[in-house]
Amino acid sequence: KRKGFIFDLDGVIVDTAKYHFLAWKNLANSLGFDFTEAQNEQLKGVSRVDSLNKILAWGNTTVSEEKFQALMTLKNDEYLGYIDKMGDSEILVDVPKVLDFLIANNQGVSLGSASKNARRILEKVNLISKFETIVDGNDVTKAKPDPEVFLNAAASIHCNPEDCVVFEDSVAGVQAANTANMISIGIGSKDVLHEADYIFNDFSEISEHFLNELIYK
Ligand code: G16
Ligand code: MG
Repeated sequence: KRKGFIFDLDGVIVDTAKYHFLAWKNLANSLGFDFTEAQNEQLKGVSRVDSLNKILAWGNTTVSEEKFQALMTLKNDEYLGYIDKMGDSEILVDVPKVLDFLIANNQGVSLGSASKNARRILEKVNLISKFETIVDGNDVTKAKPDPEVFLNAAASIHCNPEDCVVFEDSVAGVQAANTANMISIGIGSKDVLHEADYIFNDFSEISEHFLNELIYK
């Protein structure tokens, strides 16, 4: 049976979440305030615009539309500086193993990311060829937890939503997958991702037996 397997990027395939955090934190600091790692969980999977809106609210700060755009550019420039130094060694544990297993078993494999930098990152870590299709922040109008990105990804690999499985590290992403009627697999902590259908710390805990069950279910 051919199912669709949709991967989030940041925090699932590579740990770019730490670079987003650094860049946003430096931006907040330059505006005279700070935010915590717990608050940062709320930024995961969330679009660039929505992230900046949240951060400014935490700092009780408002800016003009022009300044808002300038701040987003500033953050992204710093972020891209980190990205451009990335290589294969930053791929999270056993991600290629799972991708290769799914490809060898003729499953649909797509990327569903909120990031506008998704292609650049996948090229940097040499994984771009593993994905049949890529749906990213340039292709959607509604950010996670809206299911648009995953519904588009499912359509792009010609799979019905209920035949799709989503790997996600963010609360917003797990909610998006659930709303799309897909099986949600949380990658990360049980405390944060309890809304997911299954939760694993990382891909080393995902066996071929488990993947086969998803395929034949
Ligand atoms: C990612 C991150 C978010 C980030 C968003 C937009 O999504 O998790 O923290 O704000 O992309 O990224 P960019 O500024 O690169 O367009 P995902 O869905 O891959 O986890
Ligand atoms: Mg993510």
